[in-house]
Amino acid sequence: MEQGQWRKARRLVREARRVIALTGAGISAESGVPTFRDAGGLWRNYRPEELATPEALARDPRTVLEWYAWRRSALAECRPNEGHRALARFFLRRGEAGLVTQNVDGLHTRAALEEAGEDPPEAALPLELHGAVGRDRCEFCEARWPAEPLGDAIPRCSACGGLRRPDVVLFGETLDAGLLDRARRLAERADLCLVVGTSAVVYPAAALPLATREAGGLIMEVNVRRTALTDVAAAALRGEAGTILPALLDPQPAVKAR
Ligand code: BJW
Ligand code: ZN
Repeated sequence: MEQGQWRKARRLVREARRVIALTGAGISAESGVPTFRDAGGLWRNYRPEELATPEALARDPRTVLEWYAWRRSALAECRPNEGHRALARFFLRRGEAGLVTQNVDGLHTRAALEEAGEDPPEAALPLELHGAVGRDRCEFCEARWPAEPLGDAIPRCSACGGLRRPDVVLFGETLDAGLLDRARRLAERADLCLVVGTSAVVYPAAALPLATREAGGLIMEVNVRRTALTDVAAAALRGEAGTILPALLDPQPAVKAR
């Protein structure tokens, strides 16, 4: 890793008054959660882009619901990693909200609970832009439920008969307007946007770092590979989030001046 990038990255974090972090599937990779667009992102010959759509859900609800059931069971084995924890500690210390995630795995929330105790302050909790896979919602009404195992029958809403589906944002569906507004405001007010483990190709989330930049702030990237944002990033740290984030964000032991 280039020394210059690290020195610059540490300085940017130290000097930033307001920080927003935007995370994607890569931050959970070390917890054992598969990413979407890296090798191994296929399930029974389907690509996530084919299953995470309202059309697929309407055409073949069982296949899509089985995919989510499989992901839920895989997630039950996963724990937050050092990357989630370092971000939770960082925003706890700052006392100011700034964590925005595209992930639906709930691992940021679990890390906040583990770092802060049972009742973490709002500042340490993520804005989950694409929803939460641990919840179901009705396709028509406001009803929501904790996720339950899939049985033989397609699950229906007891109030209106609508399909009971995962409470996540599929391709072509709109994000919660209030949440997106809050995330945009955080991005525009931040002087540093830390982009972690996302290919940054899915909109509108991918526009958040650009909003920081347009408002005069800087982008910093943490990823194992180059992405669409690398060229506009003020600093890019190459490597695994679980190693880089604690080294970048945790207070460093003071070096004795001589
Ligand atoms: C590591 C690592 C380690 C690995 N350490 N790093 C403007 C332009 C063009 C298109 C659009 C646009 N605006 C909207 C669109 C359409 C569409 C879109 O963006 N399409 C693009 C693909 C072109 N957007 C939408 O449809 C959105 N809705 C919307 O805009 O509504 C208005 C509208 C309606 C109708 C038409 C048009 C507009 C909704 C998007 C919802 C995305 N949903 C999903 C599924 C969620 C539920 C679920 O999980 O099942 O969200 S798709 C999937 O992608 C998931 C993710 O949150 C999202 C982002 O993926 P992410 O996190 O970046 O993962 P990967 O796999 O791509 O990347 C992993 C990265 O980690 C890689 O870079 C690795 O290198 C790295 N990595 N290990 C650090 N250890
Ligand atoms: Zn309903």
